[in-house]
Amino acid sequence: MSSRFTRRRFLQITSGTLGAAAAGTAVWSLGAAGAAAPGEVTTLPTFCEMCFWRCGGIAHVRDGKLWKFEGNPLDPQSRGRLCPRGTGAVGAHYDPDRLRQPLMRVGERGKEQWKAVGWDEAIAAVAAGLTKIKAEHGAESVALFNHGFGQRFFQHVLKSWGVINYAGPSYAQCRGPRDVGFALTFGSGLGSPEPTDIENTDCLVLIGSHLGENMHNTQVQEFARAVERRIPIIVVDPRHSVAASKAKYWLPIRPGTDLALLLAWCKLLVDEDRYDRGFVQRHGHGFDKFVKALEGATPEWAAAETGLDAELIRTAAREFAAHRPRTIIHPGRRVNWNGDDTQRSRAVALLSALLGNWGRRGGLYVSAGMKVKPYGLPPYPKSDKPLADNPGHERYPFADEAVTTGLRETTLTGQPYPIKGWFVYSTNLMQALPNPAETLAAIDKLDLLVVVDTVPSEIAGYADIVLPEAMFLERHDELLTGWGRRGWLALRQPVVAPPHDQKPGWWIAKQLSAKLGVPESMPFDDIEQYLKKRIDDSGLSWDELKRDGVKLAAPEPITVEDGLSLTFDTPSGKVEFFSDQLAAKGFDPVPKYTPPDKPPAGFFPLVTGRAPVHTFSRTQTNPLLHDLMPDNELWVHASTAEQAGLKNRQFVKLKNQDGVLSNPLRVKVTQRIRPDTLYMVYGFGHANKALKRAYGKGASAAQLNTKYRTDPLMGATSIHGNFVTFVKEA
Ligand SMILES: Nc1nc2c(c(=O)[nH]1)N[C@H]1C(S)=C(S)[C@@H](COP(=O)(O)OP(=O)(O)OC[C@H]3O[C@@H](n4cnc5c(=O)[nH]c(N)nc54)[C@H](O)[C@@H]3O)O[C@H]1N2
Ligand SMILES: Nc1nc2c(c(=O)[nH]1)N[C@H]1C(S)=C(S)[C@@H](COP(=O)(O)OP(=O)(O)OC[C@H]3O[C@@H](n4cnc5c(=O)[nH]c(N)nc54)[C@H](O)[C@@H]3O)O[C@H]1N2
Ligand code: SF4
Ligand SMILES: [Mo]
Repeated sequence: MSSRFTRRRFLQITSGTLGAAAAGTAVWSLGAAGAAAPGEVTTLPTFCEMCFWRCGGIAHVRDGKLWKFEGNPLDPQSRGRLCPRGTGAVGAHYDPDRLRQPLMRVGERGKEQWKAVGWDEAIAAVAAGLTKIKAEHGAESVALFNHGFGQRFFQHVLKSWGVINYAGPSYAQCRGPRDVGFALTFGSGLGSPEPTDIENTDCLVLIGSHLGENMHNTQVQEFARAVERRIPIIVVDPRHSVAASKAKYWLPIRPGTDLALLLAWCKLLVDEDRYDRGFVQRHGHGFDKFVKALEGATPEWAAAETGLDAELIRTAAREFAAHRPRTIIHPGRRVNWNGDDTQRSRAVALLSALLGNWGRRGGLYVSAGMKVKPYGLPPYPKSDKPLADNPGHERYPFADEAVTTGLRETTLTGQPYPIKGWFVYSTNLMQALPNPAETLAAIDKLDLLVVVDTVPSEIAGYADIVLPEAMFLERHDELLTGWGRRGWLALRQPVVAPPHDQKPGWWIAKQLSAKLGVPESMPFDDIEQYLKKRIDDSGLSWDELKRDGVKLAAPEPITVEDGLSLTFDTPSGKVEFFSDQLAAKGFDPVPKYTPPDKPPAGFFPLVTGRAPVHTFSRTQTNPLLHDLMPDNELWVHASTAEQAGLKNRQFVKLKNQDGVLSNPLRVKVTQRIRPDTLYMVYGFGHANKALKRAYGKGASAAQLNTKYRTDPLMGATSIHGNFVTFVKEA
């Protein structure tokens, strides 16, 4: 971004960037004393873990203390700029509420009575607990819940010891349905970062992808430039999001009806001959049967379902079709909305196929990767037991990863075999999974719950043993080999020391490997030996990587325009407009629309999203980011507020259809949402008192999510199916 104009746009879209940077100087007095000469500033590159976009940054240390974290211009994800949360990483280092030393439960589980212990004692207790479960039930009866980049060494050590059941919320609670829907159609999922060529597109359709609030950095930068280029942007969202405020057309859809719109769009492209005939003829499978299945999906039919104007449905489709193949129907990221999400995502894939934008510049490119030599570690032992969440692929026939909520169910039922231990790394299961009451019931069945976290999260509150990890600016991690327009390699390296007795994940995993009797899984004294050997063996320069933080792979063709030839890894070898494999398993071979449930009288559907300055439930305690947004608000349309007698900034509680009551939260009366829909940002309403700043502020969307549906294809759990009503505070 070179011009001042572009810069201003970016800051407008990411309201909060300036605030975060400015606040950055205010807190560092909280930190531990350093030893460097006064005024001395040193810098070191590393990559961000404030979310999973993995932007390369440069940390600045002044007088031995962490001072600021900025983008690394060499890095393809950040391109020299971080989002507000990345800048706010400084606050995570200085957070006074951090876990400081290993803790062992002394009282009843969940009562949060602890004794602080040394690392030796804590790791010995973890190993003893795991070993006991292995002796009684087998290592398969220990489940690993993990998320984020630091999970690698824990996964490795526990798999070496015999664990086969491990899952992260990034699948069944996030982008799993999208990747399965695309794989069923094109033969491969999209992965992360999603290969949307927003940089070169001539038209962008966002269906609930609220870029600008969803702050995935590179996409937001490209989106800001798209706004500046004045390309047509079409936003489908019940809420007038930041992205909608930049759009040519806003389609304020009734929640849960997007599949009707998508099918009508597909049919319109076919009926008006606006689709890419050449692409369909060369690459399509089952096109005629697909067209037949679209019968009846007229704009008028979709209008009645979605609450949109039929003419607007037509106009929007004609607009985006006119730009094909340089048109993107954004495939979304967190797509687990209603429980039919794989089929809705498949409809997005089918619409993209009609536009012929797969592997095309300005459409969806095919990501290039980076290869680095493995270290050469012993293979994992084999198990003759089935995977606990999805035995024989019968529960979720099209799941290609493990399902967190499937493991939770197994823990509750003991089928197909008992799960007796949970090892939880960097995922706050009480907020990330739907219906925390079920998570608690599953925890009741456990002999051992180990949590590795940086702060006293809700899930840590229920642990038997809590292990405090050093935050990402204080540690090495596995090498990052990323996918994108170019493959890239990035190094995470410690910039400052942990302030207390926190330890890096690799170190914890290594101690555990010794106590679990699998020391050969971590056959090095220090992580740098491991990382350097992989770099040396790959013919790369360790010194350069430490200096630059990143290294780009040689360019490869990623679009037809630069020489890519298209192949599709589906059973037919073609793009599957009609899916025989879905039909064979008894599912709709072409997606079919089912209307969402109607709310009871006086209730409203509750939908959620992101705020630019927070990540899930992990940043509310961060002093910098907390200051920018201490709690969440409830968006209520002005007419709805008037009917319900609600005033702007008044506190209300929400009660869902099952009687679950939320914390109080402030009402935001606005025109920027459909009158029949309520909205709040997810991640607030913390219940662990040890999160002093965040405790009790705002409401938890996860807690209200008791009426979730499970996607029958791959196990994703829906988030937007709950109905809530207002309970006014006395
Ligand atoms: N209701 C509802 N549920 C959702 C979502 C939603 O929008 N609404 N979103 C879903 C999505 S898209 C996703 S991807 C998942 C996210 O799910 P999670 O990744 O589980 O999200 P967080 O709530 O941020 O929990 C992360 C935990 O890791 C800890 N942590 C942070 N950094 C580190 C670290 O470096 N080391 C260690 N050891 N711990 C660390 C944090 O303190 C926190 O306790 O949630 C899903 N669940
Ligand atoms: N700042 C910030 N950015 C993040 C994250 C974060 O925690 N904080 N998390 C990252 C991660 S892991 C993910 S998965 C992504 C998630 O980000 P996205 O995939 O972009 O967003 P969602 O949270 O799925 O959807 C939120 C939007 O969908 C709208 N919506 C709700 N219901 C419907 C509906 O029925 N139809 C339509 N068309 N729209 C609807 C909401 O009003 C809201 O604007 O964000 C990423 N970026
Ligand atoms: S998008 Fe923001 S929080 Fe996520 S990795 Fe990049 S800078 Fe960090
Ligand atoms: Mo996600």
